Amino acid sequence: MRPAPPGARFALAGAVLAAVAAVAGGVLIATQNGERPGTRTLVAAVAPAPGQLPRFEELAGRAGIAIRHRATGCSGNVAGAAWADVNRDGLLDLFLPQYGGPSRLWVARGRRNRFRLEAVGRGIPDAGFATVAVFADYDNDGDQDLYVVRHGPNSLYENDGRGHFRDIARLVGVADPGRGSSAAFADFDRDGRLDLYVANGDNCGRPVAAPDRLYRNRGGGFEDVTRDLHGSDAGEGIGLQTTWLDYDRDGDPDLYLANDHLGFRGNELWRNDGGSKGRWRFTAVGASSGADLRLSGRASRSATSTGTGGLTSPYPTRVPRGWAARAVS
Ligand SMILES: [Ca+2]
Ligand SMILES: [Ca+2]
Ligand SMILES: [Ca+2]
Ligand SMILES: [Ca+2]
Repeated sequence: MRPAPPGARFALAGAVLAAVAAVAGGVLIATQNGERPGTRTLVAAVAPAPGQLPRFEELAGRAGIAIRHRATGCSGNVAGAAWADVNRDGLLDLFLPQYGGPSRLWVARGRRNRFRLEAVGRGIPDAGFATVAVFADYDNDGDQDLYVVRHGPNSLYENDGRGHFRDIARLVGVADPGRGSSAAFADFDRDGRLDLYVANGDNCGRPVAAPDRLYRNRGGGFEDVTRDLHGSDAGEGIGLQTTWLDYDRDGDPDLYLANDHLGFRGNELWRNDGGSKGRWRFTAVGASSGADLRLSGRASRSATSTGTGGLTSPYPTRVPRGWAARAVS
């Protein structure tokens, strides 16, 4: 399904709803941008999940992980929690970045949905200005390490295997000093080691565009290979959310970046075109693929669970033909 043209949003949505309901019994998601008149609407059909859908119960208070965010100033830019089993006891633990105060690491205790706050004791004295956190086993030693993006130097907390951490970001070359907004790991060169893209930019108060960074994991350290993002000036806008996905289904991860429209740049898509003579080549295909809409790209996710490409955003992003049916997260 294609995005509706301006002025025809609701008529098209109604027609699509009838078609989806008749053919698949599916659910229609139709959103429109309330910020900028005349922009496109994203329409996506989501097929019903097989089997019984799970039901959820609010447990944060009883579990000891309830927290009230003060969404004032830049603290409103914090973009979510990260889950991983940091101490390998079979229970998921929770890291919550915070901008206006210390970030939190809650470690699960027993199987009764109880957590204990242990950030400082486990080597994460994170004093604030954090916006995003990502768990990944960057060194392939079987434990989950933690990358914290913040306004200021980012941190890479290496896990010792028992859930205790030390910040080695400067040591391995990923202490990015930019005003960070998101980060995503993927093995783009398929050498078995996770590589890293860091999106920088800030729309808190005065919009600040900042260059993003692409880091290639060389084993023992990362190399800044941002120059390998050919055909553009490499994330010079206000990057807000980034994700890797194999949108062209050729087996390698491609890179998608959602920009804030205040930076006057559309969203960006780089196609992974492989390596040669030690360099990697990513070709900017945002404009040619139709994925370069200029909106507030607050979030993007790829439908990697199906192994196919797809993008979605709570703020509409133009989705090329053939993607919309898979644009779920
Ligand atoms: Ca655990
Ligand atoms: Ca590790
Ligand atoms: Ca790699
Ligand atoms: Ca690809």
